[in-house]
Amino acid sequence: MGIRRRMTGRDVTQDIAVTYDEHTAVSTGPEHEAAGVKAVMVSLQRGVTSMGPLRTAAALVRLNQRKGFDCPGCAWPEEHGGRKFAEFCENGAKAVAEEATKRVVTPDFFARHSLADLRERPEYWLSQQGRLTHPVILREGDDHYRPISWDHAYHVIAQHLRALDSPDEAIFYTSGRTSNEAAFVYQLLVRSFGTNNLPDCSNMCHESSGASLTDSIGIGKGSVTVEDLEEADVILIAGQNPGTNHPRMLSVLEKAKANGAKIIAINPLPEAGLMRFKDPQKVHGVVGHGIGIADEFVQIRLGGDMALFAGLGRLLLEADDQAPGTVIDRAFVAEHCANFEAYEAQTRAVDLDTVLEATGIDRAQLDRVAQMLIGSQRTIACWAMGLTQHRHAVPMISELTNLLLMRGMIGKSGAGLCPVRGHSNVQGDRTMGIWEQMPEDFLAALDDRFGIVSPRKHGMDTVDAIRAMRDGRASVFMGMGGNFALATPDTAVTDAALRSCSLTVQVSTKLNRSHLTTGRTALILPSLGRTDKDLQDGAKQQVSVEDSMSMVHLSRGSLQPPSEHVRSEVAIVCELAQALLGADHPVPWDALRRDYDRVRDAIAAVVPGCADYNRRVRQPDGFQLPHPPRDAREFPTTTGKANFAVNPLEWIPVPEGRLILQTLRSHDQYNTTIYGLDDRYRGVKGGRRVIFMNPADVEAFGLTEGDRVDLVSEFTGGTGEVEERRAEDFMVVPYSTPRGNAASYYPETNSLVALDHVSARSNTPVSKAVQIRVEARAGVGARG
Ligand SMILES: Nc1nc2c(c(=O)[nH]1)N[C@H]1C(S)=C(S)[C@@H](COP(=O)(O)OP(=O)(O)OC[C@H]3O[C@@H](n4cnc5c(=O)[nH]c(N)nc54)[C@H](O)[C@@H]3O)O[C@H]1N2
Ligand SMILES: Nc1nc2c(c(=O)[nH]1)N[C@H]1C(S)=C(S)[C@@H](COP(=O)(O)OP(=O)(O)OC[C@H]3O[C@@H](n4cnc5c(=O)[nH]c(N)nc54)[C@H](O)[C@@H]3O)O[C@H]1N2
Ligand SMILES: [Mo]
Repeated sequence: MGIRRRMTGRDVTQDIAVTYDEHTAVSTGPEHEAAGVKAVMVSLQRGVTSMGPLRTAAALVRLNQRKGFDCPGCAWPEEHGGRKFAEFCENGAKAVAEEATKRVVTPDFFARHSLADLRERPEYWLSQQGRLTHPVILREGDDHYRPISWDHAYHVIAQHLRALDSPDEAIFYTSGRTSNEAAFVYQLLVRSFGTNNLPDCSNMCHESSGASLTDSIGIGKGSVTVEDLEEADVILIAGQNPGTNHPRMLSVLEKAKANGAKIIAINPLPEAGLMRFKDPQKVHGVVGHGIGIADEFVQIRLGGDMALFAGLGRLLLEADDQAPGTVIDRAFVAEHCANFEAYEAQTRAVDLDTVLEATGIDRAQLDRVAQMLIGSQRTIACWAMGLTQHRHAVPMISELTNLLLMRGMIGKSGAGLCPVRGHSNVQGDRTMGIWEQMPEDFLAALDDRFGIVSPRKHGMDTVDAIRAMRDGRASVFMGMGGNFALATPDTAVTDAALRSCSLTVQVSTKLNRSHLTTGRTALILPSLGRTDKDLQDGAKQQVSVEDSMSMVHLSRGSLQPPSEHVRSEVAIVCELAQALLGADHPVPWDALRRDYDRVRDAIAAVVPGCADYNRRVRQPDGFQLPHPPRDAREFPTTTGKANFAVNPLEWIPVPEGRLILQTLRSHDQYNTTIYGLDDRYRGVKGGRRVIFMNPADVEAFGLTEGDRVDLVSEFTGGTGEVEERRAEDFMVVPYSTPRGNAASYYPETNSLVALDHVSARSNTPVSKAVQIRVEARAGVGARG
């Protein structure tokens, strides 16, 4: 049992040997605290293994420093002012090691491996092969990628795009690592070409937050800063696992706690980082058990959050009846809000028994949480994928916003809404125009600046793009980063959709499944990453990014790129634009490529809030984009006020003999990039095909720890017919999760998520509530 893995040398003529049996995992029981000295050791060891000692040192001293590069890990903000030397974050260091690795994938690698061979390799193996060094092409009928010149590659893309009947038959995806400059020129290229088909990873991520917040407060971004978190007296953390996915958030929470804040963690799982935290830079992180994070752990049933927030709303209204004016901020509601009466009427009628059933918690805990909110003067609500990836995600988030609005907890210090973003620049990409439905004022400013005519018809998001490719309505796919084939739902459907294309193009740093799920012709264009030095005509360039709290700042890569043939994303876009749009196109593509300051001048002219961009990003900590609710309690909604949302209560009952499955991240992955096979905090070693189940469910299904099962999802489609999808061979791990709720890793379980199972309004795949049944595998685990 366990892991058998050898990581050998750095000889570029050899593959990186990663030998293991991906079906063998061992469960050793969860760890109870996050970070600590072990985290530092793990990150240094990973760094030295893949980057070597010198690059490790060079990379980590510049990580998140003023003159350094922005961490490609997550979108959590950097601390202002005197940043700590190498503010240690195990998973940030792993993200850097992944990108700055000395391992390389050269044309020779593709000569040795046919496509058929590569398709047999697990994602972990692909992830470990290193950085892509040359542009390569897979020609129709060929089974190997072969080197191609950049100019020829651009020519191939231009030819395919020009051959389409309409620009709307092309899809231009973006993942959230793309810099502001690259995102801006990319959307400019796509709109110059004539389509708004700009799906992005956000469609699968915080789209529900954007949709909900835009309705409620008029802007789809969070309203708090790090300083606010430090001043809050109550912080709700719902549907988020910061110990793994936003580790630097833990030191802010620790500070908040030192200032007296109480933390309410709402999660089906007792995640290590929510329970206890050891700061490796403090004495208690070196010895002892660290500090407790959550003061109240609400072990909620999957999808029960809307009911929880509604139930709390009712208790708050009743508390205000007892002592009028002490709970509801009547002045704020009267001056700044709309639709309170309808909200009040509905919320007073919420049935508390339903709330207890939907959430799975007891009345005493509901009352305790209500009391914590009532006693708070400064409340902040943080959330991530545990809220956004549900069918009722949008009304669920609105219900949380309602709770804060009724108490006037927005637009004052220490209070507000905090959707914690995923990819390090996913928020910036949207600000720069990566959206299939950018508003008219943005398009008008773009046209005005460049003398182009942007299309006005809305484009396709991720799910619609898959449908279009599946149905033959789109046949060229280009991905600016990301791993579309594996990050999206319904793997078999997406796979077929991509394969039906005439051309697929991936601009990537590392090898992944999307390079093997190809159109008839396919290109891989290797790009620089955040850590790499970017020279254009000999002049050093820098890029800018926006974090989860709307802070915009510069990022300067400094490491030697993996090869001289790798180009920056800005260069790739501008050169492709010239090949596609011709020499007399009104946009000065070559000038934009040669000097990114020119891109920033254009951003200043087009993007709201970015005036004087070149100067302001050069300030030591950059600048903060405007946010009317946060800055002035102004709400740019249709009513001109903050809107209380009124929606019918939704939750997820568990049918007899079934489980509701959430698909989440292990501690050893970055989305589809697999760093390793351990999930240390949850006590899983050496494998990823596991399903975490409540011990009583394990027993009720006649299973036992270590049994192998197949997962079969059941989705009732539009016609009323039940569709089944199957993922094979998962090991049963009894775990602390509510009855009827299970968890398993993404992306192995994406094949279970039906393409049509999406959040109403945001069209986000429902990755956190897949109805499944488990079937014992023949010969193993069929007991009872
Ligand atoms: N190291 C590392 N860092 C990352 C990433 C990574 O893969 N690795 N990914 C980045 C990206 S793109 C993103 S979007 C973020 C993701 O950050 P998270 O949202 O923290 O990621 P998930 O692993 O999907 O975890 C979801 C959490 O929500 C809980 N949850 C699930 N369903 C429910 C529910 O119905 N209600 C409640 N209250 N909780 C629920 C789960 O138990 C889990 O703790 O992280 C970013 N940072
Ligand atoms: N079932 C399930 N599905 C999910 C989720 C879930 O929780 N459950 N989460 C969803 C979420 S929140 C997200 S954000 C998506 C993620 O979807 P994506 O963003 O599409 O996926 P990633 O795995 O982050 O993409 C990794 C690839 O990006 C490339 N890359 C990395 N850095 C760079 C760079 O700087 N430039 C370029 N050009 N390429 C780069 C590398 O080649 C790497 O292989 O997945 C979604 N899918
Ligand atoms: Mo994400």
